[in-house]
Amino acid sequence: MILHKIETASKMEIERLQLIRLQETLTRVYEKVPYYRKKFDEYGVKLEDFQSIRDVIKLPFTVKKDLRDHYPFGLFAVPQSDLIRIHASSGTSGKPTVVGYTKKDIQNWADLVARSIAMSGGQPGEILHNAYGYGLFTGGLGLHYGGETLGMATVPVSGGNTDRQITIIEDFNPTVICCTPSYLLNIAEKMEELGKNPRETSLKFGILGAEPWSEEMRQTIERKLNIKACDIYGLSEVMGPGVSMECHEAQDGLHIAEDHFLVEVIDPNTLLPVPDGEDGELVFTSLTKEAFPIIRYRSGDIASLNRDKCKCGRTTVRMSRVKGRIDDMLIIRGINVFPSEIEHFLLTIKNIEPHYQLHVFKKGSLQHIELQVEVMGELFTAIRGDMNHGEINTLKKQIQNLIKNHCLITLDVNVLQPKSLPRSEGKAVRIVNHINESMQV
Ligand code: DLL
Repeated sequence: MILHKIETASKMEIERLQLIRLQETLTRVYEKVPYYRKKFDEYGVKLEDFQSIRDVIKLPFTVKKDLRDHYPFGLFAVPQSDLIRIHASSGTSGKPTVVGYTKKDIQNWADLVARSIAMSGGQPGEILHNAYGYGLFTGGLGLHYGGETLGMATVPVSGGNTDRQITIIEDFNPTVICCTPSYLLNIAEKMEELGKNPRETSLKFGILGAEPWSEEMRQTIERKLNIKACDIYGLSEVMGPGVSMECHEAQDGLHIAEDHFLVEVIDPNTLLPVPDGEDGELVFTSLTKEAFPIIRYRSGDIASLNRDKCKCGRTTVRMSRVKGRIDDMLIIRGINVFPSEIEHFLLTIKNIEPHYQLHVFKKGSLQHIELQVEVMGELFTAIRGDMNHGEINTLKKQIQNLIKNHCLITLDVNVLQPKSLPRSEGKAVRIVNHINESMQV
């Protein structure tokens, strides 16, 4: 097992390093970014007040709108001539958010992703199949530089062209594949269509992330492809992939790269810290970034923290898998639910395929959610043959009851033939909103 020194450091050592780096970061942003200087002055933030990492709560938050308001380079802390890379995330509305990297930033990122790949089971000398999209999205290039830094032969396949992905997997014999969980399922399904067994490839490990997925989805993927699947998390505003990564030994939460990021979890309504183990919004402060340092960035992602030592030996704080983004939370007659929670229960039902979408409609004055889910091929034929649709109704009722009992919401269920829902080549679309207003139901 390849372990970086910091990954097994004591809490005290980690905190000491974090404090030095926090002080450096605050000094840098105060001197170099007019936006932060103004905001710190407004909040009465004095740099000498930061004598412990717990003082971070004295700082104002940064939100996506702040990035958009300073589009494209307004929050950069270095002159443009020091940049060697720029990424942007599309976002659903308005201007994209733009992030920049110096040479040192790219080196740090590559080192962190190399650590992440090693954590997932990747080894120098092996082959890494990188099916994250290359381009403005940080997934492709992020994993690419990490793979090379670890010493893996990195294949820059990018997303899409699934037939070609399969040929490359067969011919190059990679041990590790990187892509979104939904795209890996898509690849596996295509293999089956081509009469190939997805369990019989050279692949041993999957580095899967960039979208929420449940524990049941992990089990489905591991079963279908005979691999170990680990969760990788990150966001372009903070760096890209590699902010945290699950180890293949425990598969029990994602180790946060605490030497580069300070994490907090807050209640998104009160903005106060929540205790470890409780769900809240992840907030990140970068500790080493030169071009685009970020202070108390509200990620919008819901997760919890666990500070116990992991059985892999790493001491860094772990985050739970992300339940979802606050924006993707459905509020149905006062009950909050994330698509990943529905997925968690849905995939425990026999004869269900791991392909689903939640459609938000308006029926009369009432709004409602329809869960569209595919069933296994043989079953669907059997159901169609059944004149009184007994079996289809039983299955719908079973799904409805399970979701009602566990998530406390009532959904309409629409059972579909295999391959009727769109397949993703990147981030899967789980919610389709047919009404233009908010998701409040
Ligand atoms: O998705 C970076 C990335 C690339 C992560 C490849 C992992 C692998 P953005 O496009 O800026 O960056 O989107 C960031 O995606 O705030 C989360 O809402 C979501 N997300 C990322 N990783 C996970 C994950 C990349 N493992 C946004 N689980 C984040 C759940 C995730 N959601």
